[in-house]
Amino acid sequence: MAIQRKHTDGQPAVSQTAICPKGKYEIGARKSPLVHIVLAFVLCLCLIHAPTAIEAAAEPGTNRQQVAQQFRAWVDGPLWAEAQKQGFSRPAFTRALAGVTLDWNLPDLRPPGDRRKVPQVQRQAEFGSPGNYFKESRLNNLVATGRRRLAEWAPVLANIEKEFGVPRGILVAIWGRESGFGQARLGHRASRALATQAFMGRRKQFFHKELLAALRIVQDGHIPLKSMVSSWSGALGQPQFLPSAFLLYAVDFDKDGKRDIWNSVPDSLASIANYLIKHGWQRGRDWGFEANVPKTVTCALEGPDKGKPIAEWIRLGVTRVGGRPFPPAEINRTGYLLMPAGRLGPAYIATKNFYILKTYNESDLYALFIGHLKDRFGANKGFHGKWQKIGGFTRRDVQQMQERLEKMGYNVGGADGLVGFQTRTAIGDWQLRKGRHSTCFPDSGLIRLIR
Ligand SMILES: [Ca+2]
Repeated sequence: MAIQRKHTDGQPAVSQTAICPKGKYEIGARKSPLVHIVLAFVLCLCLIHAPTAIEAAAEPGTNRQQVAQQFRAWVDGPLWAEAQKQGFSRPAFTRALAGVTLDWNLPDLRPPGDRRKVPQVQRQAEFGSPGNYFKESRLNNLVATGRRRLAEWAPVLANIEKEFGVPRGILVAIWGRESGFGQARLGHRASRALATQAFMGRRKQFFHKELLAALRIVQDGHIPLKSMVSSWSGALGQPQFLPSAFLLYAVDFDKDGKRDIWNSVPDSLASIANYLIKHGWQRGRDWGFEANVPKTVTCALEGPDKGKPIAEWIRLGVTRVGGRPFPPAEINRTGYLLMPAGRLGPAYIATKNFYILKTYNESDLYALFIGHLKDRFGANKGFHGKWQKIGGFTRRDVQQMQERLEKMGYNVGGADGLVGFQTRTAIGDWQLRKGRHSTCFPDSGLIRLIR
């Protein structure tokens, strides 16, 4: 989604990512560029599209008929008042929401009268290895189909590249990851999904704004209401933009007068490019380079706040894998150490463009997935570094470790059970302070030790 989400990475699922509101990890939302709010990084389960049993389904005793009446009253009352303020005409508003009913099958609902305690989403879930995010079978499928799409759409991609300056491999990688190159079935009508979430979801305010943005898209005539399909969280079309992101970044590249990210591949790909360039994608730069990082360079140097000229990383002993040099044009530009699994997985020198990919989905693993997939469309045969198997503890265990680190004065970026770069570097700093070898990633022994 073009919105970032802070999410719990873990399970790539086509069309799951989409523009969820950005936040730190909520399920299903994406934060960001357009959107903003949700989930961000981490390794756990990104069930963005895939609701889990724990969060789905409303309380069995809820009187649905009564709630349905409250919903209609809400549509005709507060929602209409807000829409009117935003300049919608009554007939357009009525047309857009006529016959829309609540969808009780959506996840993340909390209907009026539901007194259940809000579940601690996935806190008890087993912490998943970052490597689970990069299943070879899935990557291989995406590489094979992606190469065909690159050939099929080569002329259009060349024009998009020329106009926006974002490499075609990045665009096709996002397209594949978000919606299976437009083939994923988006099983929800956006108006119904968004109206349900805005009325009785756990993040009403966020979805309220997105619902009104969706109505704007229909009113502007880009897509007929019935064709405006989305994920359960309202992520639209092939790029999986939240409605607010659509309004800001979708483009009409095939010049038919409509910004159609559902049916037009040129519009979809150019919209992704426009999204990235508007977020600061730097033309002519790659996203990052897998690297060998000697033990003398601590993993605690990772992160977007610790950039150095690539020449400086080289001076410290960092080399590219496979014996290749860094591109000469990059030598004096800033690179960032990226180690999504600390010392327990591959390492990279990332460019600023890596962090631009994170504006699409606020997760290091997501952005790495996109960059790696783009490389695999070319000559890259796979990761050089090995993703080690990590496990035997839960997200709750991670959260408690984070709370202990916070008490000791470390910044972990919020104790949420997810392991972003701040948590990784906090662990690395703790290890250094204790005179230990720094791994910058939790393992079951370390989780007990850090206190
Ligand atoms: Ca168009």
